[in-house]
Amino acid sequence: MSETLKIAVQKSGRLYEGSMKLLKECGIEISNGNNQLRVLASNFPVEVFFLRDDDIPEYVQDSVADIGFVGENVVYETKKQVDCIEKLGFGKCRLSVAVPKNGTLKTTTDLNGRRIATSYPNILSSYLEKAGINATIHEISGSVEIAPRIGLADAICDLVSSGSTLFTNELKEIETILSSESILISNSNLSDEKKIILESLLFRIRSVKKAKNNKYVLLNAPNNKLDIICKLLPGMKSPTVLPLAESGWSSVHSVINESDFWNVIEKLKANGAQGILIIPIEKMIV
Ligand code: PRT
Ligand code: ZN
Repeated sequence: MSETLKIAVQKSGRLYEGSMKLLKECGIEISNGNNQLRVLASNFPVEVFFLRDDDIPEYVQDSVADIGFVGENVVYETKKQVDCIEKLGFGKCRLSVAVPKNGTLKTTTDLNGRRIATSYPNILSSYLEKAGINATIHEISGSVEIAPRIGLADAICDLVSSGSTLFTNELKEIETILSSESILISNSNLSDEKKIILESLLFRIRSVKKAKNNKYVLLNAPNNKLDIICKLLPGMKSPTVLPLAESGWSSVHSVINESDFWNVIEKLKANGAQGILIIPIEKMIV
């Protein structure tokens, strides 16, 4: 019987949608209509298990699942033996130390002798140890941000994304101790057959990620500026240049990295490019 790769994803919560969207973008069809615990994909040899995020590293370590999509924060906090394979680009946040906005604590050294509330005692204690700060950790499982107001702690260490929870609780960040995003973790002893399925899944995931970081560019360029415009747009190999019906002009097609985007567009315009179209790329295989 041929094997299937068991993937653990969060059952509900902040990572559920990103995980399902990524599988879909990889062309993997999963129907979780009846809120089931496990679902077989109809067109790829994977089975998806829906679990609480905190349990995913342990299930992957213990081979209940073969791989999992989970936040790096959870992987580092739970300290299970799993391989970190690939960052997935969603669920981005940071684990930060925050203190009351108008209080006396200003820097992390002020935390000496103080109490810090967190749901991440392992990550926090290794940070404190490295930084040489001697503080007491109060482990609490939720609503960490209210701890200073109710007198349970002097500071907190919690996940932040927009910062609005800290703002409404009159707290301010003084240190980021971990930047986190969703990551694909794997059991360290996959069978050869499962490794092949994982490689094929990773190929798809990387193509999706690459496509998201790049845009397709189409523009019209005067022929006497083609050299410089082509240099600005290196493309996957080199840009495609096609003559326009109007003489003296060409159409240039290429791929541009998201991070260079605005910078390059300005230079293209300054060099006479017109009718610039930017189109999202669905998959990119190089
Ligand atoms: O039920 P289950 O145990 O599976 O879910 P959960 O409630 O433990 O986790 P969930 O769904 O809240 O978060 C899952 C993962 O999403 C986390 O482990 C992180 O990897 C990631 N993530 C990304 C976040 C945030 N952003 C985030 N902002 N997890 C939590 N938060 C919380 C934070 O704890 C704080 O309460 O959101 C609040 C701050 O948000 P801002 O936008 O106000 O700064
Ligand atoms: Zn959780």
